[in-house]
Amino acid sequence: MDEQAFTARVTGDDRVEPRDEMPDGYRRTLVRQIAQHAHSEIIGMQPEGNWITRAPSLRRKAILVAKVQDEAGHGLYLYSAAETLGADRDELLDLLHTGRQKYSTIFNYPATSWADVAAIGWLVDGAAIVNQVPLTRCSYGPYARAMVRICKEESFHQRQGFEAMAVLAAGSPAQRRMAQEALDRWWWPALMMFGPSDVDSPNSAQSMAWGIKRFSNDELRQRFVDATVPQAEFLGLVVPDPDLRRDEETGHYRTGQIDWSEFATVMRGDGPCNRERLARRVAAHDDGGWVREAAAAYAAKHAAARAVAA
Ligand code: FAQ
Repeated sequence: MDEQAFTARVTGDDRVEPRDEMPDGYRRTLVRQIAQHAHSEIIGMQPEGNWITRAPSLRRKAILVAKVQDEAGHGLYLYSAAETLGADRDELLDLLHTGRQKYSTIFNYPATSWADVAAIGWLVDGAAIVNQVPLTRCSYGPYARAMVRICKEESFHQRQGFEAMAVLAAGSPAQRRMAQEALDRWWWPALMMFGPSDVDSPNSAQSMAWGIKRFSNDELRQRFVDATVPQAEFLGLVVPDPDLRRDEETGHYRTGQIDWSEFATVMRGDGPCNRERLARRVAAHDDGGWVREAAAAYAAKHAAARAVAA
């Protein structure tokens, strides 16, 4: 296929659809990114899911149940989007379960207090939105369309997290302390969600040329910092970065150095909860085996009945 013509096509607003011709590398890159994104959504249910039984009120519990359920739904849209590229869902799950495909480093940190649940909504979903809104303009149609709905739901997640954080930040001294400690724990890992800095990102240049990524990792990270620092100030909380300052000329906030060795450690599988998260996922998959078997048997029975009737 004419790769130059393809690149020219995807840099415009033209969308690629499942039956269209596409370079193998484009297909592989999309399957890799969409699958890792899907894995992140379902593993991402765990840190907050642990708090459903301990939510401080019925209202908070109802919100949290809905949010965690939404994340499962996002995983399903994304696995479906990967299937439109010829990927097999069972194989993708196997790659996750055997540690051969990644999921976001952020979900390998523990949620140790209720304030962490608030911080996840505010910061993790906040970062996810900044990263994912441009993906609604991704050159691959099914991924772009899945992202439209996902981003709407993520906006609700971010708002509920910010609101929960605002309640704690305006609460008793102990609640304010919980809010601050949660910000201290989640700030740097949230910045790492955007991936390695541009000079160390092996995939960005090609993904941008193909219109999969519309902005670089550092550009999106900067956007998140610029949006979030004023929110922390509004809450009366302190961003845990002594080097953070506002560049008067550009108006951007400049952060201190990200600890990339921590990022590498978590990526390698040695973060605080990597093993626990993966073991929990594999156990949940095994526990659900009977549902998949029953669904397959039901589908087979009805296919046979339809064949007899035809
Ligand atoms: N964690 O060259 P790049 C959510 C990997 S939001 C782990 O920059 P790329 C919502 C990267 O995969 C979280 N691995 O790669 C939610 C690549 O590895 P590979 C998920 C990371 O793909 C909220 C290598 O490093 N969001 O789930 C990370 O161009 C609350 C080199 O990096 C998405 O997946 C990381 N942080 O850019 C759910 C968004 N960063 O495959 C529950 C879609 C990088 O070469 C609760 N994905 N890596 O072996 C993307 O936008 C991109 O894939 C990036 C990475 C930006 C993540």
